[in-house]
Amino acid sequence: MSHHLPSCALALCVGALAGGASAQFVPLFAAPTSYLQSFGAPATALGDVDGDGEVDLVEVTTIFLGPSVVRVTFGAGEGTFGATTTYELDTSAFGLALGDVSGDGHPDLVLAASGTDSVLVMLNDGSGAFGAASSWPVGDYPFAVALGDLNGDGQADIAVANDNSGTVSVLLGTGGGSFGAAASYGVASSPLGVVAADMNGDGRLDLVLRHLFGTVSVLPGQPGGTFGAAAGFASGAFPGASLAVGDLSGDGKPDVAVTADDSSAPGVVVMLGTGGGALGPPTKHALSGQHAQSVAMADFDADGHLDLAVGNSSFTVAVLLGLGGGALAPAKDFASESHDAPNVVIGDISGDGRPDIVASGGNASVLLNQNPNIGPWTDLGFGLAGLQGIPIVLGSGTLQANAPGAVTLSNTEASARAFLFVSLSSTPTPFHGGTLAAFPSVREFGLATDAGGKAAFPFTWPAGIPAAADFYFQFAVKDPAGPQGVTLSNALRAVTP
Ligand SMILES: [Ca+2]
Ligand SMILES: [Ca+2]
Ligand SMILES: [Ca+2]
Ligand SMILES: [Ca+2]
Repeated sequence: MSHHLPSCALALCVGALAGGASAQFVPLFAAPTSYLQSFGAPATALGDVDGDGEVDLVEVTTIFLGPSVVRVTFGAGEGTFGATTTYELDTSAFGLALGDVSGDGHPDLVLAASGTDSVLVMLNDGSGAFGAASSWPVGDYPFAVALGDLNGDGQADIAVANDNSGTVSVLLGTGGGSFGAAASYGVASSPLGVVAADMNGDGRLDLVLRHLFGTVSVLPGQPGGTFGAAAGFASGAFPGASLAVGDLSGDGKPDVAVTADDSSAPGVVVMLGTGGGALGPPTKHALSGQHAQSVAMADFDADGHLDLAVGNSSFTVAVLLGLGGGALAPAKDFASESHDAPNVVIGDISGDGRPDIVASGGNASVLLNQNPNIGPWTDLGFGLAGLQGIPIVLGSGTLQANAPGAVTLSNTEASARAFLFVSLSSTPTPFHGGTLAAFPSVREFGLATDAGGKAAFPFTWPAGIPAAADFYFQFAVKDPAGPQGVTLSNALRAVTP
């Protein structure tokens, strides 16, 4: 088995790369699929509200300062959304959280109702339908809400950031979706975002608040669901409402990211946790576009480092990959059709284990994660674009004996003939104007793509294959835009564990 490239093939490969007509590797996110909203959504959440195994999208939309509408859009499988149900509120609400506050296992809806200075709770009947709102008074102009078991009694509790009163209200759950009277804690002015997280590592949830200008507050959780005095940490002189909390640096201490919604110099700011609930100095990462509006965290590329996604009002979502130690790679912009104050939320919409992004505002755009480098699978590039761009092959499964897995093809013409080449070694060779890396092939499988330009090749991985064995997969697909009527997917390498 040789891994040496013949010199002529190498020359052709270099020529093909120098031509640079098309991307060789799979982009981290696919082109967006969008669902029209009537108006921008100030807050969104993802969760399986009807219990069918598909992630659903819940949004609250508000026309100027009029009554808000809650919109539930149900997941319809394979990363798509279908039917919508709406609920008209009799007040405006800007903050929304999904969580099981009644203890029946179904996620309920909690809203920060700025129009009535209250928290609204709408219980899920289990079918994904939400009942009439119950209301609890909080501070002046509640703007954001977070859920968590703040006193450790097993019941979900509520924290609300009150913009006008500069306070955070805490409502402890008493069971069945009821809450005690709000306790109020003073913070800096204009708190617009709130997250519950254990910042000081004592096992109790603490509260982290984002203020409109220049400050992040941390309130340490104390026994009984009470909170100590807020400590303020400077985040920089720019406005913004959004924050995300997670261990970006990998040292076990949660870090904070906030948006810098500065139209002349938009960015995202990271403040690393330094221990005891304290945050270090802000580091601003520049973004293109306008109005960095919201930030969320997940490990998009499955390298063990948390990454950031930032929604802005320039039809993009910026993704900054974590490099370890809290460092971030420069932002990469992915197209979105959401523009009107987009919120980004993260969930596995397609159910493939890869975290996807929904950017909501004007349109709800779904950006499906198609990270090809996951588990035993590695993208080798070598894609050759056709009418839809490069056909994309992704692998799933662990390659453990008798475990299920699949290689899936997408981003091709509908009803196209496709050939899957499988090889035990790779000797890249010229093929129809591109490069076949899964060569010499040991098996070829003929498939046809469906109406959506997709095909799947599921398998049960055989027993008896030794560890550290190499496998290569690549599709050739009939496509009139290919140099010789054929396009090539990226090539995937898989190594058995
Ligand atoms: Ca669902
Ligand atoms: Ca509780
Ligand atoms: Ca704590
Ligand atoms: Ca990562």
